Amino acid sequence: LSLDAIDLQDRCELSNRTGMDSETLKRAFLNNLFYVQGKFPALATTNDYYMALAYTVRDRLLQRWINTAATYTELGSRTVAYFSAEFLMGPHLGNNLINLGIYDQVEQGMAELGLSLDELQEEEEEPGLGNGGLGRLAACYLDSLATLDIPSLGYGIRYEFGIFDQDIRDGWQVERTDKWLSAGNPWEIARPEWSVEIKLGGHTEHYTDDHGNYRSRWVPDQVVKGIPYDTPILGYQTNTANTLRLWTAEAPESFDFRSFNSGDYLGAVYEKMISENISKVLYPNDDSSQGKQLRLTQQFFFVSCSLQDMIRILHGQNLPLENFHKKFAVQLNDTHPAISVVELMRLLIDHHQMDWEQAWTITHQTFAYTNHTLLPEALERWPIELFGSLLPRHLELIYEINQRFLDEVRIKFPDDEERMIRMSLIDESGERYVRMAHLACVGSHAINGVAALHTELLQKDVLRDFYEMYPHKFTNKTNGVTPRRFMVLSNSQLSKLITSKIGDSWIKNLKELQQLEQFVDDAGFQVEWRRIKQHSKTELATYIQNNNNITVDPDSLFDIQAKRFHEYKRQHLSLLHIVTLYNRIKANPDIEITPRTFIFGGKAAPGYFMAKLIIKLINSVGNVVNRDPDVRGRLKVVFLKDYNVKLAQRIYPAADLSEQISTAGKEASGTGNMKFALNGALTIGTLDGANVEIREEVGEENFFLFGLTTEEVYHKRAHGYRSRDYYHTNAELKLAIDRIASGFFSQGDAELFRPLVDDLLNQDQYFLFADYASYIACQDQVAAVYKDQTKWTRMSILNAARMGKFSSDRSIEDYCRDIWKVEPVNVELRQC
Ligand code: B1N
Repeated sequence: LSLDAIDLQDRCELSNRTGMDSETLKRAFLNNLFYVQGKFPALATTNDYYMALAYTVRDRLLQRWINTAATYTELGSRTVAYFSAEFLMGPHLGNNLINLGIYDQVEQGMAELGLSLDELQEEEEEPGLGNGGLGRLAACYLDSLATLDIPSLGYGIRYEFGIFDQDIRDGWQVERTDKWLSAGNPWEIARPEWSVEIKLGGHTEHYTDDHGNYRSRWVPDQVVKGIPYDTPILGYQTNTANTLRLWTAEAPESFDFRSFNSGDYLGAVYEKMISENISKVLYPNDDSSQGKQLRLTQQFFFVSCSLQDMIRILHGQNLPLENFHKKFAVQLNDTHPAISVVELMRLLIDHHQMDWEQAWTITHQTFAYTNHTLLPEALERWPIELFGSLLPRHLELIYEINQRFLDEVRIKFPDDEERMIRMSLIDESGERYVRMAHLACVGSHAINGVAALHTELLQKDVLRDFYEMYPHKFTNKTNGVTPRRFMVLSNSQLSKLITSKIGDSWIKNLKELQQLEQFVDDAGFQVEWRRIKQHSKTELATYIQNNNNITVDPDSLFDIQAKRFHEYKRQHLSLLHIVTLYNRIKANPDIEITPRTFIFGGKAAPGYFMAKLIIKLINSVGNVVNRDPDVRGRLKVVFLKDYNVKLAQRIYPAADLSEQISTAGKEASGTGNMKFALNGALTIGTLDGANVEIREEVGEENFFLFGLTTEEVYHKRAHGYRSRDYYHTNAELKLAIDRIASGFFSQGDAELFRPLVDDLLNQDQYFLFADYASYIACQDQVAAVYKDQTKWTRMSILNAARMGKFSSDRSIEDYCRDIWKVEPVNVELRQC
């Protein structure tokens, strides 16, 4: 096809699909409304307008996307493949406008047409293809990879239903399915021509090949088709637009045919339905593993699709398979994609007749593994039976990998049978399991934790044997967050104030925020800083009024805990603080108290009873406290339902105090902690996860620290922790617990919260009672400092100014340098 006849300039301007000025954007928008949505303004809905704008933006992305792909293909660039079962992207429109640098033009253009850009952004259904921190981290990393011009692909699953929508009824969480695709998705393009086939189930057969080699082959009893859907990921102020490639499962046509031909129409439709189940729904558990067959099927499905796709790309660039690890660096986002190690071995050996040694060299040079959790219940293991029935050939390969691995262990640690049992890829202590973390460690050349403390604990504890075996594989890569979405887009006023003082290069080089320190005592700057925080708080107050029908005072201290509900995160420790303040007021209604608004947001896994009970308790306490005349509005408790990326973007800018209060040694890193502090919130926190490093950066005088250290927690646990002793010796704690236990917050029903109270009194495995006194004392400090607004503002400015380390750009630079060995590739705009 020759397009040469058409001048390049003409092609680019064919239908105003590249121009970035306000006039062109408006014209293109109306053009899309007409030709894509098939509407004229009188009939157009808000969704039509949103779609027309989304397509207008997508056109601008496409030019960059195509040029990026062409550049990588020509240069055969080394590429990062980020394998993740979750990508919690959040809405695309605003982010793309920021990264294209046309946010203000478009806002103005829409205003001229009588439309509000805010309203159009609100219209977007966010792709909630993740649970929490792990999925959001993957999304921040894609933004940074593109911004840093690193050739990269995100590979995952296009769940038809993402994380459930959360409703609150009578104070309880109720789940509703997330139908995020129902209004169409303008950001993705299906690529059916790159579909691949996936085998499942069946058995293996052994045969001798033409060269007399003994070989295995997999005879599956089910085949499904994976169809890729691509979404462009544009970097900030660069032409690089990388790809997020998500797989949908379908029944292959050939498979239908068999049943159709035999007249079994319903059987064929049934098979089709079963196949499509694979990508139907995201498992809604954060930090825990369920061991369900469908989940393993999902993991294998997207991993096999992705590896086959990468082999296709390699061949498309005329590179030999032996170069796989030179072309690609694959990062495993936790063990969810760890089956990759075996699947790549299978593809190389069974499909491409490679010998074991070479296949193994390529495989372990390809993969690197990030661990995200120390919680024992989150470590994935699959019963051998289940594993073998779904992936019989992979089980054979795992036995072979294990045998060779244990031989190595035996050489390095002779006569240490206990160690072999501990390290084996197979857990044989009872029912037999495949240990996915062990597989990931053996099959990767690099292993990392997500904060300094977390990596240290991995080395000392959870992965200690692997650290002793392969010390060179271990590094720390502290998490980071993207300042484009979590500052420039979500806190435009603060971003503009910062830019007016130090220029805008902090957006790509977050360390430059440090220059704000020179204004920390500048009264005018302080006033502006405070005014903007106040503005964000007022906006959140309006949202609360509209959604919860609760009036909150924007002058009160906004004390916020927004994250998934889990006992180790200790939302109920904050509740004990609320009840304590309430008790103080009830004992003395005239007590002097710093007015506070406690705001909670977060989802509980649908099967996690205790987490759901804590949500109920927050709403129950709120119902009493918010209405008690003795309180005189000085305390308010708000539960914001359906916490997601969109809501998070409203919350971070409005926070005064960020609650990061997990039991020391439990939160691998946390990333919300970074987003809050970047937006000028002060942190009250334990020495856990990345809190340790945040405190190091902002200075201990600007951080509210409380609680046991990890070592103290270990020590207490080892020496028989008795929470009841704290209850009996701390009068305020006893009063708070008794108040909850009495049914005071549950209309006299003393049974409702008994499971929670009993657990705290008898178990308290997360040490709430041990940390209670320290937490309350620290909160009293917080209240005192808040009264001195000049001091608070100073601390707030210093927190934001010193958050440079926690940009995901820094994290990605660390991965590129230490693990991936990949360099930036500059993309120029050449074609349309
Ligand atoms: O990963 C985040 C960390 O900042 C958090 O501290 C950590 O809790 C989180 C199974 C997980 N770890 N493990 C998960 C998610 C889904 C699932 O099915 C486990 N999430 C984390 C980013 O490093």
